Amino acid sequence: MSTPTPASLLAAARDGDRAALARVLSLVERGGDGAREIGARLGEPRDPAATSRAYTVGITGAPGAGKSTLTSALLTVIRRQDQRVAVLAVDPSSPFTGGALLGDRVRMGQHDLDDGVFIRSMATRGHLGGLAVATPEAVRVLGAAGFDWVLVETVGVGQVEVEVAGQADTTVVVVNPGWGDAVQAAKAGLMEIADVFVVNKADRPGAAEARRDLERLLDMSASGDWRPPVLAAVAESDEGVAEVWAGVGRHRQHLETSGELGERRRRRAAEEITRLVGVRLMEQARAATIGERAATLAAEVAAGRLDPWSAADQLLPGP
Ligand SMILES: Nc1nc2c(ncn2[C@@H]2O[C@H](COP(=O)(O)OP(=O)(O)O)[C@@H](O)[C@H]2O)c(=O)[nH]1
Ligand SMILES: [Mg+2]
Repeated sequence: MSTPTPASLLAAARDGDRAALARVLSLVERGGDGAREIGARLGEPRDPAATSRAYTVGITGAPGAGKSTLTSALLTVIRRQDQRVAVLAVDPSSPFTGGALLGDRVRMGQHDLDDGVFIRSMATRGHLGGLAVATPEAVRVLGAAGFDWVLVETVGVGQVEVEVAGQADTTVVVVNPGWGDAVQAAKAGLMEIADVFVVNKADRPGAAEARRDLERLLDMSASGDWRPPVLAAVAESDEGVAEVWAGVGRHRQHLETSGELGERRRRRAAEEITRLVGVRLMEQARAATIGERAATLAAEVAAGRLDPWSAADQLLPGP
C-alpha cells in the first residue's frame, strides 16, 4: 500500500476521518515539509469559510490547577449545546489522556464514543519554533475538520507556554485558592492575556480571598472596555462550570460586536509570520555555521587572529 500524501490525509480529515486527522496533526507537530504542505493546502480551502470556523479558547494556569478537569467538564457543557469541540492539550508534564481524565472514566467514556469531540495531546518534537509554530496550524486543521470550538490547554509557566496560551481568541486563566496564587499568575504574565479568570478548587479555603486578590490586581492593570470576570468553580463536581462557559461566551460576543476579534486574529497572524521568518533565519544561521569552514574560523577567533564579527561576516554576510 502506498503512503498517503499530506494532501490526501487532509482531505480525509476534512471528510470526518479521525485517524487521518490524527495523522495530519502528527505532521503539523513534526514540522518541516509535511507541515508546510498541510499549511499550504489549508490556505486553499474548498470552502473558504471552513478554516476560520473554529473559535479557540486557551485554558492556562499552573500545573495542577485543574485545567484538564475544567476542560473535561466544559466538553460536557459544549456538547449539550450540540457544538463540536476539539481539545489540544499542550502540557508536556501531564498528557490529557492521563491523570485527571483516567480518574473520570464515565465522563470521558462518553466523550470517547462521541464524534463531536476530539482530544489530542501535543508535544514539542524539538524542531525550531516547536509548539508556538505548531499550535496555530493545528487549530486551523481542526477548524477545517469542522470543529466549532478548539480548547487549548497549556501550562501558564514559562515564556513559550504563555505565548502559546495568548494565541487563543479567549484566554481563561485558572488559579487556585491559597496565598499568592494570584500574585504568581501576575508574575508569570497571565494578567495581560487573561480574558476570564477562574478560581478553581473553590471547595477549598481561601477562594474568596483569591478572588479579591485578583480583583485588586485587575483594578491596577485592567484597561480597555473588557474587564475579565473573576469566577469561582469546583471543576471536579461541575460547580460553576456552566458559568465559566457563559463568561467565555460573553467575551466572545464582546470581541465580535466590537470588531476586536478580527483585530486580534490579524495581530496573531502577524506574530505567526514573524515567528516563521525567525525559524527560517535560525535555520540559515545553523546551516551557515556548521562545517569545516566554520570550524576553521572558530579556531582563528580562538587563537586571536580574527575577531568574531569578521568571522560572522564571512559565514553569513549582513545586510
Ligand atoms: N478539590 C478539588 N480538586 C480538584 C478540582 N479540580 C481538579 N481537582 C484536582 O486537582 C488535580 C489536578 O487536576 P488537573 O485537572 O490534572 O490539573 P492541570 O494540571 O491543571 O490539568 C487532580 O487531582 C484533580 O482531581 C476542584 O475543583 N476541587
Ligand atoms: Mg492537565
